[in-house]
Amino acid sequence: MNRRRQLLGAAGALTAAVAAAGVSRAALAALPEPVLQTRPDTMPPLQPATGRPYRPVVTLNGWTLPWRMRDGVKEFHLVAEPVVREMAPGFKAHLWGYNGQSPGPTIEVVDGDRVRIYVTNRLGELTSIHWHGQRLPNGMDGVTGLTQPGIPPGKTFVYEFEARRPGTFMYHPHADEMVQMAMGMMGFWVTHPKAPHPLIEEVDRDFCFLLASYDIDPGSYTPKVMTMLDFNLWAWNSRIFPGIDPLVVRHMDKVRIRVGNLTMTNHPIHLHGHEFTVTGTDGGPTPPGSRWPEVTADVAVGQMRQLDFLADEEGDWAFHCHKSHHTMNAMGHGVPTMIGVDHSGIAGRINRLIPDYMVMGERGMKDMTEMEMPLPDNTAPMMAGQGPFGAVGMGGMFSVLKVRRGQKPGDYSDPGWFAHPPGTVAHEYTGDAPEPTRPAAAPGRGSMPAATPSAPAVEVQIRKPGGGHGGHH
Ligand SMILES: [Cu+2]
Repeated sequence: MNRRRQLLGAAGALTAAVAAAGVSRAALAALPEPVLQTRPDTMPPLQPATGRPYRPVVTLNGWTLPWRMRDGVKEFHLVAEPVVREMAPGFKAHLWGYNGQSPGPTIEVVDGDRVRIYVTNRLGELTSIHWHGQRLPNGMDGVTGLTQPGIPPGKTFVYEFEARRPGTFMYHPHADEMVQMAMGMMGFWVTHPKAPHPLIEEVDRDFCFLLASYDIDPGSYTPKVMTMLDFNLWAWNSRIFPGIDPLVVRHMDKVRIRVGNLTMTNHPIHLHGHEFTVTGTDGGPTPPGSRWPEVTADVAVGQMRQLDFLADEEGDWAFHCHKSHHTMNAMGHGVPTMIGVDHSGIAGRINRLIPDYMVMGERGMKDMTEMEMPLPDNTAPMMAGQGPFGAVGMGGMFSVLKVRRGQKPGDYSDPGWFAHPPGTVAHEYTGDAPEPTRPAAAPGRGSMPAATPSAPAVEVQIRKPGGGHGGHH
């Protein structure tokens, strides 16, 4: 639920905080009251109560920031502040964000809107906001030191510009970016077309989310901000599977998914069961001649992609980043490959020394989805999520597109698991198994003639300088 803080009320928490930082009451009175969000759930689309009409987006595990109309200007109030974000049930992170959450609220405006955004800094260091992708006066671009002084702690700055083209945008700090973005400061921005647009099709459901990555040690709460590549949490809107809500649509809906990437690596976003078209980028709608069907779109660092498709196949369709390490939750990367190693007898002996010890990974890593090894407090399970057929074995950047005939227009509530028609689920085969066909050539040599038929088959052996001797590492 939205929680409105009464700025002028004697007991208002923000009144106290901002007054202590030396902002006059007159200045406070001119500000739109900040709207805060206390829950990490996907909020219903915010239908515009004032201004020109548009079809609002749905922010996955997020919300849209309400505004105030003042003399024809849409006024928003963003508060940069420390937040506690529940990234998945049982796992909370201490992040920095806006208006109570990370990411901050989505801002939705219409092409041609005059927009005024107040930004109050409740962090302990300078910040600013860069409006990623926007056409605007240079001095509104938000680059600390280059186009404006940083916003000092306790102060409020105001940005004002006209939304000059429809499209998909992001906002994020341009002050101590490495730290502030590693801490979760980012948000989505959608500028809707003011009239039917030849390159922007009207859709029934329009989802958006930001890709973010964090490095939070199991059992701790705060991201390590010096990490450049070796992140251990891969998030959509600062949520990780199974904490990411499903994308619920009605069968035959036209669906749009907008994705922005504020991590340090690219993410091939993959949808099962349907083909989509990239209809827009960070630069705006794409011309029809540049569009082709695909099932995976790579979203590079700093990019946005707008994916459109017709939801014409019922079911529960996986939707995820295709980098397999990005559909896992917190883990050390130093885990050795144990497949094929026989641990029989070892665990029992170690248990006498370390009662909770478990051998992991000798049949693959899927065992870990079912393991009951005690985790430190406040740790996301490495791979989790229960489906109707058992453990899904996924974490991180993974969700489910749920396509249902019975879903009402505008209803985003979770319909539960798909009821498969009889005979349409892969199942165990219990008849006679035919012999698998094998190539006629010598095993392991394919159909090419062997170059040295008499050479014995050996495994690669590496002799290291200094006499060390062993396998590859
Ligand atoms: Cu990824």
